[in-house]
Amino acid sequence: MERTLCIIKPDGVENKHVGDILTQIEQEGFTILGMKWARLERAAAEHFYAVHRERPFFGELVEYMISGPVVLVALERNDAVNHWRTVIGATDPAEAAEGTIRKLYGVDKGKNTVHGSDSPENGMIEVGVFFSERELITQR
Ligand code: 3AN
Repeated sequence: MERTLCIIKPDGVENKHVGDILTQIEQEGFTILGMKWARLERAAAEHFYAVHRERPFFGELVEYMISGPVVLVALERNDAVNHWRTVIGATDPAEAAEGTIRKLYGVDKGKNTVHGSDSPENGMIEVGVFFSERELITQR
């Protein structure tokens, strides 16, 4: 079974979309393995987005991700990574397909409401950044 990390970003929390996003997660057949309400520390955000360190928006992205509380949700499903990326839509809300979370709630390319891992390998790694294996509820 595949894993992906969902982060409900500060705009999603601020604009009160947490409940709606969790409803979509349930309706799309994901199993929630773990969930945390968190305020990311700068070092954690920089580490998490390290692949984007050289991109011009890196500083802005880190500042944004530490600007308010987020919800970290460890998800499991078959084809979890692709399926979650389909549910959330394109990076830029203006280009995201109708009905996707970013189209519905996203503000701009930075404030795009949710994160999803970009490969099954990164899904495993990113879940592991925020959850220890013993925190994940895998037995139902
Ligand atoms: P995605 O989250 O759709 O996989 P990536 O991996 O290209 O998108 O970018 C990682 C994060 O960086 C995005 N979720 C978004 O918040 C931010 N980002 C990407 N492009 C821009 C940009 N041009 N300006 C500001 N933030 C950006």
